[in-house]
Amino acid sequence: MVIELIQGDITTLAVDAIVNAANSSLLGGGGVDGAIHAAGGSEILEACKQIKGGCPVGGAVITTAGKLNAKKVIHTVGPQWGKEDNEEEKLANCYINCLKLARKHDLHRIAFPNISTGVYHFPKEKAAEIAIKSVKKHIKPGQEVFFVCFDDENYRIYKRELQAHTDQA
Ligand code: AR6
Repeated sequence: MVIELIQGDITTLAVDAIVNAANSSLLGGGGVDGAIHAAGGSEILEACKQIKGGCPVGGAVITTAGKLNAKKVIHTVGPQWGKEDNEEEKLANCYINCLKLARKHDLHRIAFPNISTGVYHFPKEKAAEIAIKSVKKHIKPGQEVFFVCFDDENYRIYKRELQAHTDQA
């Protein structure tokens, strides 16, 4: 079991699965979602359109990765801070359901963006704690998780949180 921190653009990674912070329609958007669709090409959107009913908050669905270096994209929908109940549990479910779906598809190396911490405004510290706790609890032998931070603030927070978890272990 490996958990690593990376700063940069998730779309460049040659992992088994890249996680997308999507919305329930799965029809694209801005932020990391926009970047994944732009880099991966229209094949990803075509595959998303085939998923009838979209994806609920906290859920996860899988598609081709199109032109990306990754094998698959796992789309999850984070909670919008202040707009719904049980945001913390729903955010944890995003990480847990992505790990489960990856396992089901034999995908061992999984890269996560900082789900909900962009336009969905989840507080970054709280989101990092939930992400790290959920992954530590649910990662299985053979799985490798990469937390990919795009902005400096998230990178600093993750670095500190991961260190704190290591010290506790
Ligand atoms: N690689 C890695 N992380 C990135 C990248 C990238 N290329 N680009 C942005 N981030 P957001 P959300 C980080 O807003 O808050 C979309 O429109 C960014 O710094 O992408 O879950 C969807 O369609 C931030 O930390 O996702 C939804 O409607 C993190 O990705 C909505 O936004 C998440 O920011 C989802 O909002």
